[in-house]
Amino acid sequence: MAVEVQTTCPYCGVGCGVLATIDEAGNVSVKGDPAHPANLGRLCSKGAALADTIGMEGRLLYPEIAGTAHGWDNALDYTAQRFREILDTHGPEAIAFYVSGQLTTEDYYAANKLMKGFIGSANIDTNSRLCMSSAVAAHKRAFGSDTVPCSYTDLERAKLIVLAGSNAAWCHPVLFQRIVRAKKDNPDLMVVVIDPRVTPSCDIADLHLAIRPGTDHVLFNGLLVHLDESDERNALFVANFTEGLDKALAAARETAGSVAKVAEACDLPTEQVEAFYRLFARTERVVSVFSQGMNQWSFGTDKINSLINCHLLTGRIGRPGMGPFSFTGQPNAMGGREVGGLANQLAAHMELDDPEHRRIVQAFWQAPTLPEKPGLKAVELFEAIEAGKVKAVWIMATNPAVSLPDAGRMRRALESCEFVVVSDCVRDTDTTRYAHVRFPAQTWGEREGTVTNSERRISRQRAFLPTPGQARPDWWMVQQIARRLGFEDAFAWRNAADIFREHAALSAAENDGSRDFDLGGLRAITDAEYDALRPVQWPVREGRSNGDGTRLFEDGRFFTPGGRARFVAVGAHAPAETPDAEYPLVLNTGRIRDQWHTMTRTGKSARLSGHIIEPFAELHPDDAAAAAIADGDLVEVVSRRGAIVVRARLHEGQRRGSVFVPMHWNDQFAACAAVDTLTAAATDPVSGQPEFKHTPVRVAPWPASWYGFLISRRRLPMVTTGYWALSRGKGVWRYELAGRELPDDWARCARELLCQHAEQVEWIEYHDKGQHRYRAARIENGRLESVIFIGPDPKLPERDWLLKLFADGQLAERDRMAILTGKPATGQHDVGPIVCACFGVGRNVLVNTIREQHLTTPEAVGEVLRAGTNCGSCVPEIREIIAEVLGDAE
Ligand SMILES: Nc1nc2c(c(=O)[nH]1)N[C@H]1C(S)=C(S)[C@@H](COP(=O)(O)OP(=O)(O)OC[C@H]3O[C@@H](n4cnc5c(=O)[nH]c(N)nc54)[C@H](O)[C@@H]3O)O[C@H]1N2
Ligand SMILES: Nc1nc2c(c(=O)[nH]1)N[C@H]1C(S)=C(S)[C@@H](COP(=O)(O)OP(=O)(O)OC[C@H]3O[C@@H](n4cnc5c(=O)[nH]c(N)nc54)[C@H](O)[C@@H]3O)O[C@H]1N2
Ligand code: SF4
Ligand SMILES: [Mo]
Repeated sequence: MAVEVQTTCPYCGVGCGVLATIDEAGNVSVKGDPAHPANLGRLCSKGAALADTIGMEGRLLYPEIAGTAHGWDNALDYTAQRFREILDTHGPEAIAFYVSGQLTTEDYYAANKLMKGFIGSANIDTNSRLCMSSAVAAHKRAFGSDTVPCSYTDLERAKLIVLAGSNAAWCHPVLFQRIVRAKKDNPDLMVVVIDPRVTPSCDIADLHLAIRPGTDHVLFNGLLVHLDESDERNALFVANFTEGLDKALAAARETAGSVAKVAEACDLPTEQVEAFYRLFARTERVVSVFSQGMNQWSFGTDKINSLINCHLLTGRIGRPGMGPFSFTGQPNAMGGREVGGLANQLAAHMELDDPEHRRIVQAFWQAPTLPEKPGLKAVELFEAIEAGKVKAVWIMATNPAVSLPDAGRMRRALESCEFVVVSDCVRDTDTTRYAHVRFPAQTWGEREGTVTNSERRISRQRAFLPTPGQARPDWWMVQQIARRLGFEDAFAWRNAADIFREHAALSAAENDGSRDFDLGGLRAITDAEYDALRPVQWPVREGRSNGDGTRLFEDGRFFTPGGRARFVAVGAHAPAETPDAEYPLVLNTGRIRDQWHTMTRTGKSARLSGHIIEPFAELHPDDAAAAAIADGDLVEVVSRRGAIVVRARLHEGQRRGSVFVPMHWNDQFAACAAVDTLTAAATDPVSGQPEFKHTPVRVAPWPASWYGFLISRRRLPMVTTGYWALSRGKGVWRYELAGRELPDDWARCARELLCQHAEQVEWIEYHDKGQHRYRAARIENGRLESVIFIGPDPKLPERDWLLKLFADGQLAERDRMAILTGKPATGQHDVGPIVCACFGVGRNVLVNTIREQHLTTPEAVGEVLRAGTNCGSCVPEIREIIAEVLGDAE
């Protein structure tokens, strides 16, 4: 009998409910959970493709010491002994944990408790430092607590939604679709997008402010002045519930005294600034969504406070359909904040530097000691590793060799570190390469726990798959190390439910409403109730088992000492590095629709990988022309710290002077494309968040003397060429290739690459030495095993027919010929890059159908091809293709 389990998506902070079904044969399928309030049955392309990503390929299955498999006891004893030695010799500050918003709350709670309560240093920080720490810091400055005051239903109740530095269409797709729907239901709902470049989120924008990078605080300071001058101040709210307006207004006047000044600073037409200000001023129900375009700056905290200031001045907070709304990135970004996973927090929204809070936590944990000062924030932590001050680091569920700024330097730091432990579910990542010990972790589908989404809703992740090999939950590993360090009693949990109850009880300890985060109502739930836990929003105070409906700040009371919200005075700011003659362009980094971070999961799915198969740099055509770069060329992007080689994509919507490179590619998927080897480790002085959105670079053609591609059933060791990028096709691996030097003998090279360890291979090849064209195929038992195509320019044969030959099974004679001539025997054409991942509709199919059938709307395209009719994430791209085809036809 098939079994259906309710769980939560492991990707973004929307926190969609997923129904996973596993049938008798062990096949897994997923669909959206109609009963989950976050998504009401919807999923985006990534969620819908979850079943593609659960295979065993690449999994880390056994504990390893120095690359050799060991039993758990050995690996744990060894690790605890190394920690103990370092602790005894160098003290608690020499040990650090670097954890992740992808851990469950229970894992996170355990790691934080061990470090802060028992090892006795605060050196635990998380990748949330790179992600949400500016939002946390801004919330605390404004509200006295890290409180997100909005819920998803506020998006449906709003009359104006501002997307500030958020590409929700690709990064929070299900919320974006809720906004799309709300706009259909209520055509008066206005959407303003603030982003230096045109993104798919602009698809529904009534106004797009293509702002100069890093000037949002000027825009919002100007708005504050405008609101005040046009009498939009909510005088009662400001007088009764806030403090600090005068200073904030004075600072705003200084930096953004007039619309003209704002327009100039932000490089926007005056009319656009005026239009935005008018719209904001006259609309009471405004939700201001913000994300990494605001957070990831060396003054991200100030940027966010300048936005929150506008909500405080107008009193637009704590009521339906309004408020500042941080869309969180990772599935458990919020849970990590609840347990105090950042180096400057304690636990349960308590503060390290508050003696009362320290007393409460120490008593509750029965901890021998608690640190009195904050620990090292992510970048500082790796700098301390580099300096040899931190001698042991335990990395859990994050891939810092790829995702930290100035990653080359951070890699060298890891290389020099005395003792590196990495817990991951994947064996080979750019980070596990530096591990002395690897711990195999359970992952989504296997683990039990809770995660909290952007609207403070706690949902269960539930297991529906057997745990492979020796994988274990992350909290269990922490517990085992804690016991071996001598802290048996404080880590005596039997299961995740035990930890959850402890966490809930701590949140309620001496709380009485003095702290926003309170799960008192859940502290005594039974194991069965935990297993059946329905998605619930906090706070859930004692005596209530369901927190839904609590609107924070409804009564105008905040969690500052005086109970008043604080305006923050925001002055002038500039990015840490400015462009110059040598590095004239600004590198902006972020995400694409169908990849998740460092690709360890999404990189396994052919449907997701088909959307964009290579790392790229998106350039404005004018900037490209100035550097003699054409669309599809390989280019080198160089900063003061490093260089990468990626494919150029020209886009009119890119801002002149800026170049956008996705953060996803790394050494497992490309020769040289990890963009964080370029970014600077400059951080926000308040939050410690790095400036990922602004690095001066230059972009130049990367001249290749040959181009090629390779398709293989096996993943190959890629060492031989200058450029390669790997992506998943159905049942195969795809490599795009290019090189600067022509090898003497193609046939030898190709055989070396494709026929390794194979004794007898059937091998067919074609070589035109004069034209530098080479094609070869390896055939095994009558089936295609691998093919390689080489040519003198990037114009290589189409690929889909070849992919189909791999899927077909036995290779027909005419197809052998076709491979050698480089053209499909059937005259079949490529579907092109996958635009609609749900129905596998490619770009070429869209272009042809739109042209031939004169389709003019995404709805019409949907009727003919189904594209865009399921999750809707590709609708902006379909609209863009329609515009292109119509433009060509004119
Ligand atoms: N598909 C996909 N979705 C994801 C993720 C993923 O890896 N893949 N990751 C998740 C995570 S952890 C996170 S944190 C979120 C991030 O979600 P987002 O923050 O929406 O994503 P980003 O692409 O990092 O950046 C958003 C936008 O900020 C813009 N920007 C750059 N500089 C500025 C500026 O100065 N001002 C303004 N206003 N905008 C600017 C960029 O052009 C970009 O379009 O996504 C989550 N969702
Ligand atoms: N240039 C640039 N850099 C960025 C950003 C940017 O916008 N631009 N964004 C930053 C942001 S917002 C973020 S959130 C980070 C994300 O960056 P990372 O956190 O480094 O990226 P992930 O690929 O999500 O890494 C998660 C790791 O955990 C493993 N894993 C998955 N499930 C489990 C589990 O259950 N247990 C354990 N132990 N391991 C597991 C995965 O295999 C993977 O190796 O990148 C940051 N870096
Ligand atoms: S919107 Fe986010 S949580 Fe929902 S299915 Fe997509 S990736 Fe998963
Ligand atoms: Mo993030």
